Formats: sequence, structure tokens, C-alpha cells
Amino acid sequence: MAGASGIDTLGAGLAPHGLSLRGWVFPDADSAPRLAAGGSASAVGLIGHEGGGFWPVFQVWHERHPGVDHPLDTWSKAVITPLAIAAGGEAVFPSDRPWHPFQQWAMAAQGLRPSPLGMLIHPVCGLWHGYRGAILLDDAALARLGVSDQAGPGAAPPPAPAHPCDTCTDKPCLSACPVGAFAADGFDAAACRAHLRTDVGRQGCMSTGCLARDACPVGRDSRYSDAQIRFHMAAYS
Ligand code: B12
Ligand code: SF4
Ligand code: SF4
Repeated sequence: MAGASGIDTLGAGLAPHGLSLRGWVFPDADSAPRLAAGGSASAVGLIGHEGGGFWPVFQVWHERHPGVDHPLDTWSKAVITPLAIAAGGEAVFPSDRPWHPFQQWAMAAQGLRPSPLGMLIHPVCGLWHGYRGAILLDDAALARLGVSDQAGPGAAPPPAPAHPCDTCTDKPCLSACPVGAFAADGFDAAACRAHLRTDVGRQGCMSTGCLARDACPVGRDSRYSDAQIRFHMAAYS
């Protein structure tokens, strides 16, 4: 049986790309995502990055594939899809509709909780992390991969990490946005995008990144490079 080596192979396939397996979810029958091949997934393996380690790898790929639409999504698919197939599963991606609940999966898999900005906060890398895809496995693939040996149903859930926002009294993230886009009733994406189109927005958030995200003191060592930040802001705006 493949045992832990199946997971090791998957991890070894992701590592050169600056990506990692960020945790497993074992959804109940009601919330299990459907598999394209039929039936429902028994497990969801979340793939992403803590910090911006994938950026130099992606940049090399991007230089070799100029003019590609949605380059980060395309790169993610090129990297993750073959690894999912080799693991006997199917890959899904955060940008594909209908949207899969990546943040809910991350909360279940890693015990992370939302910051006041909507992004999940990680105790070490703060707001500087994200998800590039997930691998859906059925029971047979799960057994072959050996996931149940380590973290399957019946295994203890991972301990919930400390939630940094609980002890952050000043909450500087909430006062840093020039247009107050983070209100109690949610994120005002229209106000944010309108600001980004102004001269002040172009010289500010568009070139240096979201001021609210950057105001958080947690995980400063994991902050993305300026080039990566500008790339994400351009993709978002
Ligand atoms: C739609 C969307 C947006 C919309 C938000 C619309 C809205 N009010 O919900 C817009 C375009 C505004 C947006 C913006 C950003 N987003 Co966005 N977004 C998504 C997307 C594609 C779908 C969310 C969704 O509805 N899912 C469906 C439901 C069923 O799933 P869910 O897990 O329950 O969804 C949760 C989110 O909707 C969340 N939520 C609600 N309001 C907001 C607002 C914001 C800003 C965020 C981040 C989350 C959030 O609460 C839900 C319950 O947990 C997800 C990817 C995904 N598939 O989840 C990324 C995602 C949530 N986004 C992400 C990020 C990083 C951003 C940006 C920071 C991008 C950037 N600039 O780098 C910005 C933030 C704004 C800024 N000023 O920089 C990350 C969050 C990672 C994390 N650490 O948690 C995700 C998971 C994508 C990824 N590849 O990792 N986003
Ligand atoms: S500034 Fe404080 S409240 Fe805001 S995201 Fe960071 S830790 Fe959480
Ligand atoms: S990008 Fe700028 S305008 Fe948009 S939410 Fe962040 S700080 Fe506010």
C-alpha cells in the first residue's frame, strides 16, 4: 500500500513550485463536493502557499508564457492538475465557478479564522498566504494515498492555532483604508475599486498594495515582494 509515501510524493511534487499541502478536509455527505467522474469526494486536500515562495517559480513560467490569459490561474492548473491525476483524484481551483468554499475548507483543515478584512489570518504568516487549488479524492484514492493513516475520519482534528486578531487591541487594519471599505456589514468592493482608479489610488494601493492588509503587524517576514503585490492588485482591480 502506498501509505504515507503517497502523500510524500504529492508534497514532493508541489515543493519545487513553492506550493504545499495545507491540510485535509473530510466533508460530510451534505457538503461533499461532487466529482466530475461521478459520486462525491471523501476528502479535499488544500494546496497553497504560506508567504510568497511560489512567486519566483511562477515568474520564470510567466516569462516563458507571455500573453497567457489569467497567468496565475493557468500556472496553478498546469502544476496541480497532473499531480491530482497522479494521486488518483481531481483538481479544483479557487477562481473557477461555481466557487468552491476554499475559505470554509481552510477553516476546517487548518483551524484558521477570518480577520476583520475577510481574509483568513495565519498565526505565523498573517495575511500573506493563499490557496491555489485543491485535490478531491474518493474513498479508493484516499486509501491508496494513505491519507486515512494520518489524518482520516476518526483521527483527531488539528489543534486550532491561536487567532491573532483576538489579542490585537488596536486593530490597525480597520483604520488604514482611505475609503473605509471594511465596514461591519462586509467588504465594499465597489468603493475600493473606485478608489484604485483615482490618481491617489494608482500611486497608493495599486503600487504599494492594500494599505489595510499592509497595516497588520502579524507575519511581516512573510509579506509578498512588491512585484507580487502589484501583480495581485492589477489582477484584482
Ligand atoms: C469573490 C472573491 C472575492 C471578491 C469578494 C466579494 C465578496 N464580498 O465576497 C473580491 C473580488 C472583492 C475579492 C477580493 C480579494 N480577495 Co478574494 N476571493 C473571492 C473568491 C473567488 C470567491 C469567494 C466566495 O464567495 N466563495 C464562495 C463561498 C461559498 O465560499 P466561502 O469559503 O464560504 O467564502 C467566504 C468568502 O466569501 C468570505 N468573504 C466574504 N467577504 C469577503 C471579502 C474579502 C475581501 C475576502 C478576501 C473574503 C470574503 O466569507 C465567506 C465565508 O467564509 C475566493 C476563492 C474561493 N473560491 O473561495 C477568493 C479569496 C477569498 N480571495 C482572496 C484574496 C486574497 C483576495 C484579495 C486580497 C486579492 C488581492 N488583492 O490580493 C482581495 C481583497 C481586497 C483587497 N482590497 O485587496 C483569497 C483569501 C485568502 C485568505 N488568506 O483567506 C481567496 C480564498 C482566493 C485564494 N486564491 O486564496 N475576492
Ligand atoms: S491588524 Fe490586528 S485585527 Fe487586523 S488582521 Fe492584523 S491581527 Fe487581525
Ligand atoms: S486596496 Fe486600498 S482602497 Fe481597497 S480595501 Fe485596501 S486600502 Fe482600501
